[in-house]
Amino acid sequence: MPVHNADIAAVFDEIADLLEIQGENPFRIRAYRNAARQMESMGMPAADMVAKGEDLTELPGIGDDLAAKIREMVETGKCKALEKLRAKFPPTITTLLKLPGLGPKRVKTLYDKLKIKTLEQLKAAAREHRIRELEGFGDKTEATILEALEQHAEQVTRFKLAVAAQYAEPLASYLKRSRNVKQVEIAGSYRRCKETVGDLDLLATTKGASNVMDRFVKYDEVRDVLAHGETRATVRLKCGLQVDLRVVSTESFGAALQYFTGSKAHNIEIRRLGQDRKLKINEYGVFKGKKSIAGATEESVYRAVGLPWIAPELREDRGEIEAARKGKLPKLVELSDLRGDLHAHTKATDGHHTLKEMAEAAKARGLEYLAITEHSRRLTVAHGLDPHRLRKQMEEIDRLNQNLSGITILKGVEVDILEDGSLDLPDEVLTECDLVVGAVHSKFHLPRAKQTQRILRAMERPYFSILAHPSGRLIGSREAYEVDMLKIIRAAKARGCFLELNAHPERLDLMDVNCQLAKDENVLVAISSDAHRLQDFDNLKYGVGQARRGWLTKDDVLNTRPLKLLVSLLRRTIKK
Ligand code: DGT
Ligand code: CA
Ligand code: CA
Repeated sequence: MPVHNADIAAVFDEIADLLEIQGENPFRIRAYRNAARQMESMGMPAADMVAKGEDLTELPGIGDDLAAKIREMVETGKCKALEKLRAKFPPTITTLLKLPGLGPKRVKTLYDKLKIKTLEQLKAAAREHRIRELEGFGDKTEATILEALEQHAEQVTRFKLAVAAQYAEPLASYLKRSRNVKQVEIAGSYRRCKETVGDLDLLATTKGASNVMDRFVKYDEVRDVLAHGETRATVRLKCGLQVDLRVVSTESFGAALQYFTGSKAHNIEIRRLGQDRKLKINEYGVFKGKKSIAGATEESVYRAVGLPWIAPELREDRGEIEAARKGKLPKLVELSDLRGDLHAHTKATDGHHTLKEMAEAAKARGLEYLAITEHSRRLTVAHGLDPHRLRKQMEEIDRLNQNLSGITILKGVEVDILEDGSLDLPDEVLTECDLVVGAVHSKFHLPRAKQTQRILRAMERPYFSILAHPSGRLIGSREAYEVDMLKIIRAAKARGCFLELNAHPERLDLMDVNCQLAKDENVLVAISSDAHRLQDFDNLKYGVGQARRGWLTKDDVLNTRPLKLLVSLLRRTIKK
């Protein structure tokens, strides 16, 4: 049974959680967390490295002890250290930690004082007002817990798009190798590039007898087979992700693809347009009476209701049908349109590679420029730069640029926006940068007006270029902070600043609806990887997916500009 990097990451995270509840040394806990992030983000399966006898300790953050645990998991599928730790606690206790506001310390108190081990027990205790009585808790915490429990019920079963991709893509390739299979497509929210997916909806067509259904239920990642018919089967994978597979006829493929891509709201509108024309539209085709008039391709389905084909990312019933009718659909930005990347880190702070390695990786992906934007001093956990170190890096970049061909490194910085809206580095050094990316990394809970004011004030600073991950949300774990995004976008317009769409799979921030706002206000969006490792440049595709959901075209995106034009656009930012 292959052990995935994601499985190893989950084990390391669980160990870190349990060590935290136990009150262990923070350094030890952080080592496990870092190792988990390393596993999640590396391109090569750790299992392959073990099979080839490669040295795991070459990986950043992996020492002898962690390497031994990885080998153990790959070889035995188990981790004894985790099993030992688990034995000390009730098995459900780590689920409590996933709730916002409940750290290990509070979980320990709940467990020690109220014997709370499960979400159900937690809910009951909150309802009976037993939690507010505990030391370190209060009325407000109790209310927050109840609210979080309600949200949790919806969220817990959804997978981040990039995580779903780790399972979806190999499964689709595996199915494509079935006998007599013609097409395999992943439809549903996955195809719409939604930031999280509830389940996967796969479609296949065959010519003649095929073993695709049997292969599907026998896939070695399958944990349970929930349904297994001739043309439809549903399984649950070991990771918990549910997958539907439907086999449809070639004549129905387009109709089925359109139907199962959704969204439901979009499809309802399309069916209504069909009804206006006395047409019946379902997953088998478009019918006039009994006669099928379309369905082999998606284009034919849309054509039947008088529309051009609509890109899946737009199918959310947010005006796309109207735009299609008027011939005003945007020509959406594509990955190949990106000319550069405006947010990346190196070993100088919390990245894992050198300047040169990052530059070469970006160049290999066809990029013409790469901005290095290290953290500023305030972010001590990331070993942020002070003016002296930043200037040293700028000198190094100048030297490197002289020796590089085909790519230009831009001198940037990701400077913290402090609580009062001032920046974490003095103007003198910021003015020496090619671009200044400003970011909120603390005080997420300020009242809306204060938070907005803080960011507006920061944007007024000379040379502020791009607002990083504008909402601050972390998908599934941290809500966006309260902020007046329209005000910020308008200020960006007035000051000649830009907004970032951070492509990290946990962020995808600027969010799609705010991309639309930015576009409406003529503010360009920078799709940036926030790369800490070479393989993180791969995440740009998820950023492009979110941008497409936000209706952005090539023209709406800052880093589709060639270097010269980019530099002149960045110069517009404030001349005192
Ligand atoms: P998810 O899985 O929650 O991330 O979201 P989707 O959009 O993948 O939704 P899912 O898996 O429930 O269904 C896949 C698609 O199938 C959905 O986007 C539209 C279509 N569909 C499902 N149920 C219905 C329905 O009751 N009516 C219509 N018109 N379409 C439906
Ligand atoms: Ca789905
Ligand atoms: Ca489904």
